[in-house]
Amino acid sequence: MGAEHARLLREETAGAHLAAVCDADVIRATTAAKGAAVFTDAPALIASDKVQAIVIASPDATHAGYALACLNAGKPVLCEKPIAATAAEGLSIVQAEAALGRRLVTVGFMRRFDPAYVEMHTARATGRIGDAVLLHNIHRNLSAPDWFTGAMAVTNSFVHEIDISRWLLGSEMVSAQVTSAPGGDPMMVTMQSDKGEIISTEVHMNAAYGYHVHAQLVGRSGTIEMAAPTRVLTNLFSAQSFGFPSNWVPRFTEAYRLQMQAWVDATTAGRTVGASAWDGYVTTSIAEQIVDGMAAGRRIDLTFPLARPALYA
Ligand code: ISE
Repeated sequence: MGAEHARLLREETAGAHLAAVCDADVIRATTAAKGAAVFTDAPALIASDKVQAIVIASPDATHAGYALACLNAGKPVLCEKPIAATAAEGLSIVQAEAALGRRLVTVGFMRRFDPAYVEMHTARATGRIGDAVLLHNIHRNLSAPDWFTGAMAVTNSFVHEIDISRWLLGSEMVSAQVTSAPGGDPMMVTMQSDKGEIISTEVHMNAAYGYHVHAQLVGRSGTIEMAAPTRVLTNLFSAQSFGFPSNWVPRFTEAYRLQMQAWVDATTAGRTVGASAWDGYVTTSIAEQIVDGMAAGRRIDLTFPLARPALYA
């Protein structure tokens, strides 16, 4: 993911210049840097005066520490999801930013920039399909890597649906219930929002046929859903077909590109865009509460110890 963000900054983002790349593996860093400065120590890159803004695309457990280092250095940061491995760490980022009194953190929930999700968001916000009542999500990965744990299906994958459902509906989630197939995969998560909307999500880590994300929003007077994820259909051997990508990068290429451009534009203008540290904290907190309550198989009432600070109004 880091290599793709570096490529976007280098080749596809106006107003940006790739100044430096960091990876513990110096060969990997050098390959992605293509002439930019190379670091093997992230805090050194964050502190470097060559660097004005940072993109974090490191293992999930390191996100919060690096995001806090960016806040300490007073530098804008686009941090891959999830913002933190625990709700407590997410909260510490919110508190650090609130103490600073200005927003520097954007969480890389790139689906907010995907043209299909944006159209669905507009349809809901303008009342085109009437009041929203249901959102059906499908999140299928080709196969989970061996280091993927059961909890990561929620904290690393389903966290996207937590964010996109809050954003699409403009609602907060108040409860969740999980039902898992034998072996834990796939699982069905049902959430309910503060406006009573029902959100169903199939989270399927080993769907076998390809990477497939789908959403259908049901309103009181109509529905809107994603078309097949393709630009072309092939007619061959008596059949019409299209292919599925093997992972999220081809599926969300445009979303990643638009997110990077919007972040660079906003950062240059001293504004913020996309999901905030607050959104990052809330999504990680919901994911954590779901993981904690999953085994019980009961409805989980979601709670947050802190009200939304004024900085995120
Ligand atoms: C991965 O980390 C991503 O962020 C992808 O967008 C998501 O679909 C996948 O399930 C995650 O593992």
